Amino acid sequence: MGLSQTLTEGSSSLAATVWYRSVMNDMLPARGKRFYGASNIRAGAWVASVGFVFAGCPDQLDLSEYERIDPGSTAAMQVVIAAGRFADIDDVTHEIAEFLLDRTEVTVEQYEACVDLGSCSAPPSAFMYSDMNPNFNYGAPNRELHPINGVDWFDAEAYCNWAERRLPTEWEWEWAARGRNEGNTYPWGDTPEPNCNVAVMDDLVMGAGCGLNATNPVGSKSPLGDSPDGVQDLSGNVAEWTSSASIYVPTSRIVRGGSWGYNSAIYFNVAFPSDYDSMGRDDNTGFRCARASSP
Ligand SMILES: [Ca+2]
Repeated sequence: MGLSQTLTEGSSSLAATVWYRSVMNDMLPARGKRFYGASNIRAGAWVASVGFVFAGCPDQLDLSEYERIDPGSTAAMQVVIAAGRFADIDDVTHEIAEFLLDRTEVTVEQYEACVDLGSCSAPPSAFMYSDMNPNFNYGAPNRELHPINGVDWFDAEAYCNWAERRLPTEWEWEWAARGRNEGNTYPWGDTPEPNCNVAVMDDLVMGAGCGLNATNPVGSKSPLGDSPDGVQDLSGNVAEWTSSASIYVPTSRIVRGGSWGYNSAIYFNVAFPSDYDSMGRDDNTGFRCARASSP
C-alpha cells in the first residue's frame, strides 16, 4: 500500500485582523490528556482512528486519518500532517513537508518519565517557590494528565530529543492548526470565537482555565476543539514552544496557541506568534513534539 500523499496547494486567506508580533512575555498554555497506551498495538503499525479513506486509489490514501504508535513508547500518539504550502500573514510562502505531530500536549507524566531516566531536568514545581504557585503542574497532585508547564525552551527540546522527536517549527505548527488548506482562523474552524466548548481559556464567565484556574487535562475539549487532523488543544490549555527563533530577539523563541490564562481571541488565532525568552518559565507555556514522517 502506497503512502504517498497528494501535494496540496496552500491557501493564503487569513482573517483581516490586526496582526502584530509582540516582544512580550505572553505565554501560551496547554492542557493534558492521558497518552494512548501502545501496549496492545503492533509495533510500527498504522492504526486507523477514523477509518480507511481512499481518494481514488491506494496511492492517495489520506494519512491524516492515521496515527503511528511506537511500541513501548510513553510519548504521545502522533498524527500525520500532510505536506503543502501556505502564505503567512506577511505573505511569505512556506513549504511544509509531511510530518508527524503529537496529538496532545506533552503531559506531566510523560515528562516525568524523562526526568526519572535522567534525560530531562525537573522544572519548578508547585512547592518550589515561597509563593507556592499552584499553577506549576510538575509534582502537583492529580496533574499527571495535565500538560507539563514551567518548562523553558531547552527543557522542551531535551524532552523531544529524548522521545526521538523534535519541536515543530512555528510554520509546521500553524500549518497543522489552520487545518492545512482549509486556512482556518482557529484549530476548530473560523467559528465560533474562542470559548470553553472548544478551548481551555480564561473565559469571562467561567474564569481562568474554564473555571479550574489552571490547565485542564489534555484533550478535554476533544473533539469540538480539535484541528481537522484531530490534533487536540493546539489553541488553548498551554501555549506551545516551537523550534523557531524570534526575528526580533535572538535569544527568544516563538510560542504559539494561547493558554488557559488568556481571554483575548487573538491569542487563539493560529497565525498569532508570541516571542518568549528561551530561558523563560511560565505556567501558561508547554509544548508538543513533531518529527519527520519518514526515517
Ligand atoms: Ca495548546
